[in-house]
Amino acid sequence: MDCKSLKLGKGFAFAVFATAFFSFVVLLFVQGALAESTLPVSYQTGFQGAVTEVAEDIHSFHAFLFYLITVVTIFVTVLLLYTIYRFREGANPIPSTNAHHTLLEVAWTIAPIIILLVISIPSFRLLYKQYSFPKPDVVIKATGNQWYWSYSYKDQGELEFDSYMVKDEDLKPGQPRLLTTDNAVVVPINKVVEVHIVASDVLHNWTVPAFGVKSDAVPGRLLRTWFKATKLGTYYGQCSELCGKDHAFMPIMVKVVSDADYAAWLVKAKEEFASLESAKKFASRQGGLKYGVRTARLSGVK
Ligand SMILES: [Cu+2]
Repeated sequence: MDCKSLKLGKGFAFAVFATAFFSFVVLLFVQGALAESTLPVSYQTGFQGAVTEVAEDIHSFHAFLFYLITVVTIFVTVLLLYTIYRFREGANPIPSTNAHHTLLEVAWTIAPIIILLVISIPSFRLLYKQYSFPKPDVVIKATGNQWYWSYSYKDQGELEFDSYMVKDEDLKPGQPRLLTTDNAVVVPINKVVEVHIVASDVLHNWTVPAFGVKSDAVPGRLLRTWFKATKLGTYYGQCSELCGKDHAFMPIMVKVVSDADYAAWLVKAKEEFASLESAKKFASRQGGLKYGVRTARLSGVK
């Protein structure tokens, strides 16, 4: 080994060592900052907690990519800084005239290919899981409207309702602002829920981060997504496709409840929304479906 390659070898070893050190420091810091709450918290850097298998897989895939990116970025940065310092004019007055290095060129072509192949395996596996639909236990249709969501439970006859954001002044203690809705979507725990997503006017997007679910709502086109929540609780999401002036004010609120609570809710909801439904039909005959519902509510029909 000649003197030059010895120096290069030293530089490479230094870069590897520095990469390992800085990666460790960065990842230690980031790991500590990852939040596990199912609500956004101040200064959060990680995701909201996952309550479905798909969401958990998304999180671990993200973490895996993050580790990989950190190592690659730090390695390239350190190597670059070392090269700038080591081969500056003062320290290296006569530059090398080498133009090619076959082994090095093969290495820096093969290494990224291997990295991409390693990424593709969990990536395709996750994509396949998200889009292979298990047999649903509950089917809900979510319709995006400017600016609220309408839900109908496809296997529960006429069960349909609208879901508006609760305004700041009407919030009860403990209800998060901009996320709470007057009527929540209620689903049973550990059951496959298939959501059919459409829009009545412009593009919207039905998103619940804790479920790892996000799908565009497109007028005239039905898209599907599914989730199986494994923890009881209330989960929130927001419309995630710019849809106009009140885009930020059409949240999604989903309550995951036990089977018994779900059955009880169905009975209650069918009664409650049946009167709303008839008011809506009446109002729509009078003109303006959207305004009809609001009118029905204001006049206390609900
Ligand atoms: Cu929207």
